[in-house]
Amino acid sequence: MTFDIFTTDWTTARKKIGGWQPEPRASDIFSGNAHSESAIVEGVRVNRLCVRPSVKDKLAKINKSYALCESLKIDWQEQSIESLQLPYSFTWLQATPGRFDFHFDMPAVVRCLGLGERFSDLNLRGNRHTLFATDNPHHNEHADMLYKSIPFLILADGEKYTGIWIDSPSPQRWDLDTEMVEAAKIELFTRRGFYFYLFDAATLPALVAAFTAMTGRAPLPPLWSLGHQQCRWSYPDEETIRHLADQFRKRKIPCDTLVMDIDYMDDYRVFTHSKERFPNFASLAKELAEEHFKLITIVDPGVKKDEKFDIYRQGIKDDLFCKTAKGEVFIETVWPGLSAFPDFLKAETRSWWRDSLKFYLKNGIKGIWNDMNEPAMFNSQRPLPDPFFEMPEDDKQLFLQTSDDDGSIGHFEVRNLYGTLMGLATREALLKERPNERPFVLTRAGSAGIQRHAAVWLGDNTSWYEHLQKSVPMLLNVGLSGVAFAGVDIGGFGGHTTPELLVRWYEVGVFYPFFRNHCALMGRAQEPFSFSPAVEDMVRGLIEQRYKLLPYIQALFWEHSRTGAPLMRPLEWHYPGDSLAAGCDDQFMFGADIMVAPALRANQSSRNVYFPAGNWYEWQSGRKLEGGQRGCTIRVECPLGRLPAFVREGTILPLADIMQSTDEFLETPVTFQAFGSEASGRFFEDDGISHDYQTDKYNEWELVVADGRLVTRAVHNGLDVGKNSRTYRFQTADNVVPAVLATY
Ligand code: MIG
Repeated sequence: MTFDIFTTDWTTARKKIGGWQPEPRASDIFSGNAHSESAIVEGVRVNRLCVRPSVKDKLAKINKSYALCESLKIDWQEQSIESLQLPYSFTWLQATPGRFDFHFDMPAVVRCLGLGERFSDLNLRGNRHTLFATDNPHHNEHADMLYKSIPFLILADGEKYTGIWIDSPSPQRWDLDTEMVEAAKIELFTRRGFYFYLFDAATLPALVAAFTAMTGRAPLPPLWSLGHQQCRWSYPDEETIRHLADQFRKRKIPCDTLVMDIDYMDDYRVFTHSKERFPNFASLAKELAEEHFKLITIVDPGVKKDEKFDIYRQGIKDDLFCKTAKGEVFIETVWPGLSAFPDFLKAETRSWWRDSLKFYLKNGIKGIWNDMNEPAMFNSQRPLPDPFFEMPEDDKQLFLQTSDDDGSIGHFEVRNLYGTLMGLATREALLKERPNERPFVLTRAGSAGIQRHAAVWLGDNTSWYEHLQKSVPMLLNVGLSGVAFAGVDIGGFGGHTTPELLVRWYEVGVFYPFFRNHCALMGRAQEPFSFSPAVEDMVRGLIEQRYKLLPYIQALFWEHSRTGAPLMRPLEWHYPGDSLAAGCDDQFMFGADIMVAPALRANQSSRNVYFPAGNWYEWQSGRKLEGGQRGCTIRVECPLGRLPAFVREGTILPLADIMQSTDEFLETPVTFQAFGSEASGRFFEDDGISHDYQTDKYNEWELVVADGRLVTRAVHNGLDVGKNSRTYRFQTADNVVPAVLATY
């Protein structure tokens, strides 16, 4: 009897097999080596269990970790396994040669957060979550496997947050109390060794700081990548791209980036362009740069099987592709037709890919978008054996990969790394070709630590209100899993958007760290000017707010790069112990000072907004809402086109004047707007493009309002902005005056 694990949940599957039965606990067959260590990471005690099963009388290796930062130095102290303090009665065992089970109690009060990309509300509890990179365009309640696999779970219990992380790229199934018996189970499908980490109870920010100290924090992205990006599958030729650029500028809709999807290529061959439709590929980027646009191209991993195609021939010659157990190059169908798949586990493949990417860079392409890198395939979309109870032996795993450190390994064991390693190679290409420019890489697939290499988007959503709503909890969980630079397709990818939905989506999208409008081949056009002038005005107004917020957004990225804090945060991040804030996921914090409470349904004219302790200001009107010491819920109106944001009393926000692209950013005046008579804030600036901030070339000020005046103190003065220095203003509820920033 077989059943479809993609569309059927486990409980239903069991019923099909013959009535529901509680699964008996497997008995332990472990006969390898396990030891335990602990260390303090950024103030949080982290315990790890290091497990090496024995395979055919030999101890299995622990594969090289691509999740841990390479530069990381942690002083691990060995501790006895018995002394390992496992919260929630943790136990583990090896159930079969290809599976480990972890069991733990989960008292009813515990909420589950994080775990990377899940189609879920904020609290993941009550569901089963399978981590196995999958191209699944059907994002519905049963979309268990998605593109990314980040096995970092946060257990929230009152004000205490505990973390579990399994550092293994192998597939995992996390059952977070699906049977409602206050118990959870994790199945890790592997024949290899792994590290199982437990983070002791901490605050939510401290826990995320510890996890990201280990798996990395995104360095500052280029400023242009934080502006508006416009994409669709696909702008068919260069005239269309030029026309698109003209439209943005003529209509004065701010935009920084235009994105080219798969049709720019010659028959979907990577590292080529269509000579008919993009005859001037080499000069296109340069021309558009004059209009202050950057160009991004999509790059998929599949290499067309075509003896006349030099990239394919080279891959064959140098043995750079994934191969079957019989030693033949593994061939499957993707956009180019029959294709081979680069084995990114090999360093040699990565350097080949890196060098090949020069094709784009020498043609002026600014950023690279990696898609289909689960890797997706048209005929093996469901490569897991079905039903899946244990990791099969290497030679039964679709194909083999080869790791320089660990030798030949079955694809399923390392599938979750495919996107990450492609991202790593891509980032290196950009760094090599343009040593002092911050790279921009966007990826669909990824694993723990992907934030070091790329920004992410959450794949193929649909133009539904439900997906607008889900984008909030999904991005919150992605952020808590270490990946701050993230977004979803604004307007929705599949289906047809409506003008109202598009405007609503921009109202939230202004706060997506990655800010891109994208839609699928068959969908109706959804560029900001694809509807009536009234709709265009609303969308323009919202995009302008994004540009206004750029100094604040830059400061949030700066904070992320040092502490791992995401930009989009659940309310409980800043209001721990507030039981009404906990679990709230139709609102979120954007940094410490802005709260977003969007309209998420059609025809909505008002909603209840929960305001945590303190007073708040409506973003658009500047009107003060009297809150309270303990928080309160207020019914607020949400007319179409109004940014659904509220500002915390006591803050000073740095806000830029409106600009058409970030090329103008350094000359654009900045206003320090105070919310309340006692207020403070920070302001960060650097050149927005180079790595120089890492060698101190940035400025940072502390801002305080005292007696109605702005007092600034330079915390850091490393950048000489020279004559081009912009002007600054100070704005209160009553007036606007020029401001001068103190020097060091
Ligand atoms: O099989 O390149 O998620 O953003 O537009 C579809 C075409 C392939 C999937 C991506 C989507 C992209 C599309 N791609």
